[in-house]
Formats: sequence, C-alpha cells, structure tokens
Amino acid sequence: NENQQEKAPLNRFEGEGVDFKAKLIGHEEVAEPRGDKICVDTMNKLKFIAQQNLRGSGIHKPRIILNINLTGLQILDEKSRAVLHQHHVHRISFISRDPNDARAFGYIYGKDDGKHEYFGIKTMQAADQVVTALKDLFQVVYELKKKEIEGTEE
Ligand code: I3P
Repeated sequence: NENQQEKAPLNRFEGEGVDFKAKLIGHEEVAEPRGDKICVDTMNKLKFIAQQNLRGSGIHKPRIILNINLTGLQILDEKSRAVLHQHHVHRISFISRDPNDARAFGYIYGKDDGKHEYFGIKTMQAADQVVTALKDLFQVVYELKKKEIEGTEE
C-alpha cells in the first residue's frame, strides 16, 4: 500500500519538522491581518524593491530555510541555520499564493505590539507545496487542541 509509506501529517511536523529551501523576498508592516489585495500589493512592492537591490547594488535575496514544525514557521539562515524570524502558528492570520508566480507566496503575522507584518517568500519548488504544508499544520494543531480539550472535559 502506497499510503503506508507516507508519514502521517502529525509525525511530519513533530520534532525538527519539515524544511523547504527558499529566499526571503522581504517583509513589511501592513494595515490589515488578512486580505488578498493587501498581499498582492505588498508582494509586488517587495519584489520591486528586491529587483532594485539586485540591479542597483548587486544584493541578492537572502537564501533561507523555511522550517515548519508543531510550533509554527521559522525562517532560518540557509548556511548557519540561525533563526531569523519565528512565527507562532496561532499568530499567522492569512496565507496567500502569488497569483502571478508559482514559486512565491506570502503570509501575514500578528506581532506582539498588535501590528501586522507581511512576509514574502520565493520558494525553490512550487509554492503550493509549502502552502499545503502550512494548511496541513493548521489542521494538525487544531486536531491536537480538540483532543486536549476533550481530554480535560471529564
Ligand atoms: C536572477 C534570476 C533568478 C532569481 C535571482 C536573480 O537574475 O532572476 O530567477 O532567483 O534572484 O538574480 P539573472 O537571471 O539576471 O541572473 P529567483 O528565481 O529565486 O528569484 P536573486 O539574485 O535574488 O537570488
């Protein structure tokens, strides 16, 4: 049975979790916690800035590893694996595929100060793989929470 070879979603995110190679296009504060338009607009702006940086100063988008585990999403430096950003799963308010680029997606994160920040990511493989992993993670975390609540009811 092919399915037996696949890890259950829960196992997949346990412990070290799952890594995806990517580049950080950029991040910027946004006014809203969700919305397709705000994501498209901010992605376009960040891509424009990244292109200016490349053409003007020869600065490439930083290479990163997106690590997804049960706590959420971590952006690590590709070489040193230093944690550059840590985004708790419950604070990710919106995920959006880039409609113009199969290798890009973004998400909005709720910061400690109540403000919202958009992160634009260029993935090495199809962005769909990462977006699907994040959606699976939300499902897994929801199921765990439900079990936890059911366990404390009696
Ligand atoms: C590169 C090309 C790559 C891009 C890279 C550019 O320009 O556009 O597709 O990587 O961005 O430098 P060129 O063709 O002129 O060499 P991505 O597709 O991953 O964005 P980078 O320099 O920011 O890595």
